[in-house]
Amino acid sequence: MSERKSAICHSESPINRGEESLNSIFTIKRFLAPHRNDNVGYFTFRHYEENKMNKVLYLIMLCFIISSCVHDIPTEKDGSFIYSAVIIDTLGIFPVDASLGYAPFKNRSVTIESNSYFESMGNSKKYYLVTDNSGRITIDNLAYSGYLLYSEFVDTLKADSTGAPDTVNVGALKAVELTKNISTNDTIYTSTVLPNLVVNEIYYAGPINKAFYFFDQFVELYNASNETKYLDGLIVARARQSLNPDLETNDFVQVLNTNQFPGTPLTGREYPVEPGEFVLIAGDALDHSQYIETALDLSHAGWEFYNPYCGEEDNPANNVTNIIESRTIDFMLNLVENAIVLADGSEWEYGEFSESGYTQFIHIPINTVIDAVDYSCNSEGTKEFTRRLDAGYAGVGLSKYSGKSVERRIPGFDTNNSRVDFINLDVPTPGY
Ligand SMILES: [Ca+2]
Ligand SMILES: [Ca+2]
Ligand SMILES: [Ca+2]
Ligand SMILES: [Ca+2]
Repeated sequence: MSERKSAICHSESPINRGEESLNSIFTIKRFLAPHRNDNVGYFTFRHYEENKMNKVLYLIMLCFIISSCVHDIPTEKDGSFIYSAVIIDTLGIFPVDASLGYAPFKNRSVTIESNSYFESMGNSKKYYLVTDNSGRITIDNLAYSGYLLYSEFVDTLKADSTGAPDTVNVGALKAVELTKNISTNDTIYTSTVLPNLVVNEIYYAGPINKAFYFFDQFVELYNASNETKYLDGLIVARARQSLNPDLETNDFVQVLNTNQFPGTPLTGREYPVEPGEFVLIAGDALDHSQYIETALDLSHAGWEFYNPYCGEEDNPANNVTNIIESRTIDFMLNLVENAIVLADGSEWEYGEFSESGYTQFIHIPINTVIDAVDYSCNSEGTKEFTRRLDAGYAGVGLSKYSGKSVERRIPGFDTNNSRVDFINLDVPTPGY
């Protein structure tokens, strides 16, 4: 942050100037206060005339000083970086331009999002650009920051073998750190956002309330592929990797709560999810607004997390059931920082015990993971998943008991970077 400090130092120092003005005002206030002759206790005529003249002069000075107290808008910025990039299509959406020698990703909107400047709580500073005919974007006067650059684009790519159009999400992504070079010239290649069954929304923060009520939590899945998927035997788990923080080398995810859909993993066909269909899993599938007015009505949820070992109520919704007998609390999410993993359920094993020796963790092999989403209110928070599963966080800036949730910006939009893929929602959308 040294650049930032020096930028402030080089600019006018309104703080010092303000102090000087304040001292001057105190001096004038002292002068304008009743000016007594200490010996006689009253003003002489001469004193009065002098005072009158001086008061006029000092009033003029006061006006000048007060006007100089109004801070000028700073003109010096916190850096003035130039960023330019050419986005090249590698997916056959755009034709190769013979004169350029590549297929420009042209006339597409591109967002550049700062990871340290915010428009408001939870809303990063964003710049919206459009690529030109050569696929180029250029922006100048950017402040010192890390940025995420992305383009979201949904298109009919090409006909598949059945002749049906194959719709894909296309992303152009790049994380840029503007801290050293004044001018950066990048090349970015488009990539497909693989359509799959994904964790689409997580509502963990709890409703606005003063009773610490957060039991209306839910996890929403979405089938972004163009084929029927099956819930049979899938595991939904809450990760807790920090005890085994060697994320990039572990081939498993360490989890705390482990709940499983009924049916046989991989081969079961009892619980289909059609393309474009949502699956709502409530913490408890009931109308929570009967307890807290601002809480959600989840009585319509198709599924609920259910733990037979904690004596909780079994509502009519189907159960995604806790499979670890020693785990005697219900599936609840941390209100500010946690991680959800969806796995095919074909493999898991008992892992290490917690520091207290009370809880035994479960290991889920990464090669069985279908989707994983890390969330944290703090962009510097503890990372729970390897970059192979999720390179970022959802929910930066989202407060507990805010009634807000995190959802993919387009249903199913998944680039394995939740910082890019998710947005904070003011109002949760359970099941849609
Ligand atoms: Ca429950
Ligand atoms: Ca139930
Ligand atoms: Ca993913
Ligand atoms: Ca939703």
